[in-house]
Amino acid sequence: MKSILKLAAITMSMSAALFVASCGNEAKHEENGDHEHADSTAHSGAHTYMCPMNCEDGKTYTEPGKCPKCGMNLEHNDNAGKGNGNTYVMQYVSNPAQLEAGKEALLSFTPKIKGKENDQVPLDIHHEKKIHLIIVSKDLSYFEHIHPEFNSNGNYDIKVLSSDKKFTNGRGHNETTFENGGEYIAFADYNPTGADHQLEKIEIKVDGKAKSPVTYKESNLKSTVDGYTVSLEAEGGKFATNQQMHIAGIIMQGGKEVPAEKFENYLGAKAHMVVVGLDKMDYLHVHPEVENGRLDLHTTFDSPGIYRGWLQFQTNGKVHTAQFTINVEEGKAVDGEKQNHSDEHKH
Ligand SMILES: [Cu+2]
Repeated sequence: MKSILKLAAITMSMSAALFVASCGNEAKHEENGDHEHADSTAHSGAHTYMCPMNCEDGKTYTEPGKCPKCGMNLEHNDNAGKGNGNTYVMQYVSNPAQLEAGKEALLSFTPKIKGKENDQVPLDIHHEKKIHLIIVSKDLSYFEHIHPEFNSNGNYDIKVLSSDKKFTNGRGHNETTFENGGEYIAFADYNPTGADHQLEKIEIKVDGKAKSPVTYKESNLKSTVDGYTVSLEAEGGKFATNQQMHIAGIIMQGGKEVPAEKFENYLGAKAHMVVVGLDKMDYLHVHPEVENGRLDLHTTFDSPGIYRGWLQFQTNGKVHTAQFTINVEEGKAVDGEKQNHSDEHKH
């Protein structure tokens, strides 16, 4: 069992590593109110693994491996899938209550347990942050990826700057601005300690003049940003449902391909990608791996339609955001996939 733990620890991200670090320390579990580990099954060698992004809605595995949807390494988490009996909500409050385009405000996010609203909910760090907040406009023309900052009241805050103010440390931290009125969706991506990964979808309405909505109909797989040309290439040439997609992310500068190894780490990885479906406003976090100097993005689309994707990478301390439109068609499950599915049922 030790060797299993060791193997798991190597392949694990920060959040799960913290969990394992506290595995042998019952006192710590007591503090967290986590008594589940004291039961006999948890120590009999039966371990569970789960995608850190919870791509498969609580699905667990008995052995380490990779998530078939996003390709990330499964994390060791003996609470995974079973849940811990708690239902988490991310409470959202803005001050003022009604936001207005171009005006300053404060957005406060507080993780809560349903029925235990007075409890503080500690969050694990994943990809270097406790909460990743993605804000998109309903037409998916606007994208923001920021990180609310913990304050002494136990909330995680985002400062909304008035349009005449400058960002303190550039974009991507704990500040944003709403230049236009309209309807926005915020996805809060977080992981309470000892619980499954959570994703909360929050509606944000901003008063004021709205931009006329952009209509996306066709795929646009090439994006130019800050002197880089970024393109996506689907393995097999098509973006389709019912199969695990391998998408190459190719980044060119001055006509030459930039090897992915050249990028700086951004939030603990060479790149991050968020994909949101226009019809269902469903959120896919794609975790790119690097293969032969290129970004290799894995994901699975559940339904056909228009998706927008934002690929972020960092050079010279600056984060670049390339944006794409992906028209996903209905696909047939390929043989390899069928094989995988029947294998899964045997477990
Ligand atoms: Cu983030």
